[in-house]
Amino acid sequence: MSVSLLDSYETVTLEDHTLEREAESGDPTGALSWVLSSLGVCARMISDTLRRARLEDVLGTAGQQNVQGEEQQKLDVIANDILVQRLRGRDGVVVLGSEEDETLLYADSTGLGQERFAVFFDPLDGSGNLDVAGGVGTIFSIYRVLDDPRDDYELRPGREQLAAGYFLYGSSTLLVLATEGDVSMFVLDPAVGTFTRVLTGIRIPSRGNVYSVNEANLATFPDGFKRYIGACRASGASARYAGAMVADVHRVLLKGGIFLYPPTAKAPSGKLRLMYECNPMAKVVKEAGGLAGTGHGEIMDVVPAELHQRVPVIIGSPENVRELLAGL
Ligand code: AFP
Repeated sequence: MSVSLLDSYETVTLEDHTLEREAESGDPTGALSWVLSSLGVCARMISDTLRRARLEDVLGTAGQQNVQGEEQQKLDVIANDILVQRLRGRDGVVVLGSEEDETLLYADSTGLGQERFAVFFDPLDGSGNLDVAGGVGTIFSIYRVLDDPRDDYELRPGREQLAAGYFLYGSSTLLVLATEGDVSMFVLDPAVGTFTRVLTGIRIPSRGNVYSVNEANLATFPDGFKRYIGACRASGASARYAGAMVADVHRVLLKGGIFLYPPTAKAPSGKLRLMYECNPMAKVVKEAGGLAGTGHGEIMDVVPAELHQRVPVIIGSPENVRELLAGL
C-alpha cells in the first residue's frame, strides 16, 4: 500500500480562497483578491509590531488626538500608516477612509481590469486594551467604485459592501472574511506566513446566552435596552465584555448571543462608527445568518452622511436580536 502525505499539505490560503470565490461569482479578474492579499500583508505587519510592542517601547499614547477627539495610541498611528501606505499603492484602490484620518484619501490608481475599490478601516479597534495585552483588531470594509471618484466619492450604505471583515490579534492572529453568501475564518500560520482557512460557511448560532455591553452605562440607556438587560440577568445569561468590538463580536459570531452599544447620555447617537466598525461587523454577522440593527432599522440600510458617523448597534444571534427589538 502506498502512503500519501499530500492530504496534510492541502491547505487553502486567503489568496486561494478569494480567487476561488471570485471565479464562482463569475468575476475571475483577481482584482478583489489583490486588495485582500494586501490587507493580509498589513495585518501580518501590524501583528508583528503588536507582539514586539513592549520590547520596542511603542506602547502608550502618541500625545495627540484623532479627528474625533480621542487620545491616539502610538500603535493606532503605526497601524494606520501601514494600511494607508500599502493600500494607497495597490492597483485598484482609489478611495481610503480611516478612523484615524479626518477626510477620505484618494489614490491615483488605474485598477486591474478597470476594477476600482474604496476601502474603509479602523486600523486598531480596541486600542485601549494595548497596554494590558488584551485583544485588539483591524476592521475593514470594501466597496466597488463605479464612477470616477476624483475628490467627491459618495459614501454608500453597508448593503453595497463587496467584502468586509476583521483581523483579530489575540492568542493567535486570525481573519474573518465575509463575501456574498459566505463567512470564512483564517488563522495566520506564523511559520509559513500565510492566512490559512480553518472554517468556511460559518453560521452564527440562532441563540446564545451571552450578552456583551458596557453595563456601566446602563443608567442612561433607553428603557427598552434596560428592560432587555434586566431580562438577560434574570434568565441567568452571562455577561462578557472585552472593550474591543472585534473581540466581543467574534465571540458572539462563534458562540451566539448579542453585542450592544446603545445610545447613552454621553453618546446619544451611539459611540461606534458606521463606516468602519458597524457596517463591516453587520455584514459578517448577517452573512452568517445573524441580525444587525440600530433599533430603528438595519445597520446596512443607513445612508451615511459622513465618514465618522456614529450609530447605535444591536448585533448577534437572530433570536436574541429579535427579542430585544420586540421590547424597544
Ligand atoms: P478604542 O479603540 O478607543 O479602544 O474603542 C474601542 C471601541 O470603539 C469598540 O471597539 C468597543 O466596543 C467600544 O469602543 C468600547 O467603548 P466603551 O469603553 O465605552 O465601552
